[in-house]
Order: sequence, then C-alpha cells, then structure tokens
Amino acid sequence: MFIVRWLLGRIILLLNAIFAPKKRQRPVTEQVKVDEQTRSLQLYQYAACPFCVKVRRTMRRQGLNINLIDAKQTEHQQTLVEQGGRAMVPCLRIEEDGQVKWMYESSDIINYLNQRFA
Ligand SMILES: N[C@@H](CCC(=O)N[C@@H](CS)C(=O)NCC(=O)O)C(=O)O
Repeated sequence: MFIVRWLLGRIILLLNAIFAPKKRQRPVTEQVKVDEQTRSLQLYQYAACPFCVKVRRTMRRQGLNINLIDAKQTEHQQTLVEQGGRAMVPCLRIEEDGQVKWMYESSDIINYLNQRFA
C-alpha cells in the first residue's frame, strides 16, 4: 500500500511538472506589494498530496510566493494540529490584524487566493 501511494505521488509530481501552469508575471513594483501581502500567509502541505498540488498550481497561476510548510515534519504537524485543529493538508495559515485563521479545504483556499489576488 505504501509503495502504491508513493508511486501515485511521484506520478502526480511528474504530471504537475510537465503540465505546469504559466506563472503570472507582474511589474516588479506590483510583485513587491503582492509579496508583502503573501508574507502573512503560510501553506501547510505535503509535496505529493493532490489537493496541495491543486493549491500550488493556483499560487503559480497567480504568481504568489507563499511560504510552503512541510506538514510531514513533526514540529509543523504538531503546530497544525494544536493551532489549526486538524492534521489535514492543505491548510492556509492567514495572519491578519494580529489574528490567525487556519483555512482547510483546497477549494476554499483556491477561492480565497483567487478573490484576493486576481
Ligand atoms: N477535502 C480536502 C481533502 C484533503 C485531504 O484529504 N488531504 C489528505 C492528504 S492528500 C490529508 O491531509 N489526510 C490526512 C493525513 O494524511 O493525515 C481538501 O480538498 O483539501
């Protein structure tokens, strides 16, 4: 079972690399502003999780440099569970006005990013 999951993961990563969406290009000054905004975001994720790949593809389409956190690492997994409430990825950590929100569900994250940065 582990081998099958591992293989599927590699296939997903390969297809994602082959069919990578075009990265959005902005004028430098505009990208600097967007980078400032995305500094308050972190994506807890697994490299080969199909739902995480979906979110990362949206990030690329929107030209968003969001910090990726490997939730397989024990310390990050612990933070995700303790503060986010669930051991599920993808999860977007959003820091706004001193408040932290943990957004689960890839489709919610994608909608949020598309609405905020489109
Ligand atoms: N409906 C969720 C599904 C996410 C999901 O199933 N993620 C898997 C990884 S691919 C997960 O975190 N499973 C729990 C675990 O591995 O501990 C979404 O669209 O984000």
